Parts: sequence; C-alpha cells; structure tokens
Amino acid sequence: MEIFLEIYLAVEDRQVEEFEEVKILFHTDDRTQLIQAQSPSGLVPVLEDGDLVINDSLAIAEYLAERHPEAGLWPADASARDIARAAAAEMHSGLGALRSALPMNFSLVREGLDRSAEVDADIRRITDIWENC
Ligand SMILES: N[C@@H](CCC(=O)N[C@@H](CS)C(=O)NCC(=O)O)C(=O)O
Repeated sequence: MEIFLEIYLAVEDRQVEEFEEVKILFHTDDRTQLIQAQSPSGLVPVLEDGDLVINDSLAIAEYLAERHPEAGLWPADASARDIARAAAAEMHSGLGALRSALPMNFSLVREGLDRSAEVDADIRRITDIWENC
C-alpha cells in the first residue's frame, strides 16, 4: 500500500479537512501534463492550500497533523509517536525491492508472480512493522 492511500483515508475517514479532490487517471496520454500542471515535482499526491503547495505524501500527513491535532493522526504518546514516525519514514523511503517489483496498481492483474528473496524480505519487514505498531 502506498502512503498516499493512508493520506486519503486520513482526510476522508477522519474528516480533518474540507477538500476538493482532483483525480488524474494514470492510464491516459495527458497524465504527465496534468500532473505537472498541479505538482512542481511532477509527482502526486499534491495538496494545494491557497498559495501553499505540498507535493509529498508524508509532508501532507504532517501538514494535516499539525493543523488538526484533535484528529489524532499521530499517537499522543511521544515514544509511540517516534515509533510511528520511524515506521512511516521506512514505508515512505525504504522497502525498495517491494516497491520496484510490486508497485501499487489496483488495475493490474498479474499471474504467476515470481518473487525474489529481497521482495520476500521486504514483505516480512512490512508485516513485522504492521504487527508491532
Ligand atoms: N515520495 C513521493 C512519491 C510520489 C510518487 O512517486 N508518485 C508517483 C505515483 S506512485 C507519481 O506521481 N508518478 C507520476 C507518473 O507516474 O506520471 C510521495 O510519497 O509523495
């Protein structure tokens, strides 16, 4: 699961922010152009708040957490928060083999997937993070 989904769920489920959602379909010829019109990095997700443009999912999570502490997006306990941030950072920037081999794509059906030892190790790691957080 990409962290974008988590951002989406945080915004949607906890209703922390009134927002307008702009969907860009990934299987269209003008996708790059559409994304670049919204995001300086050419990547999504991107959040716009007036003149403020935040184009990274973890930074968007922090933006929401700072403005809406009542939503409890991070744990209240400082040590638990440290662990949650480490887990989020690892999911955000680590697990390279898993990301490369199995990027999130709900519209893709794969058969006979041959997973490498590195991918299996990343799956064990992410499972461990989720079970122990
Ligand atoms: N570190 C960034 C990664 C963003 C990223 O890689 N986005 C991809 C979608 S998964 C993207 O926008 N790709 C543009 C494209 O494929 O045209 C974040 O978490 O916000």
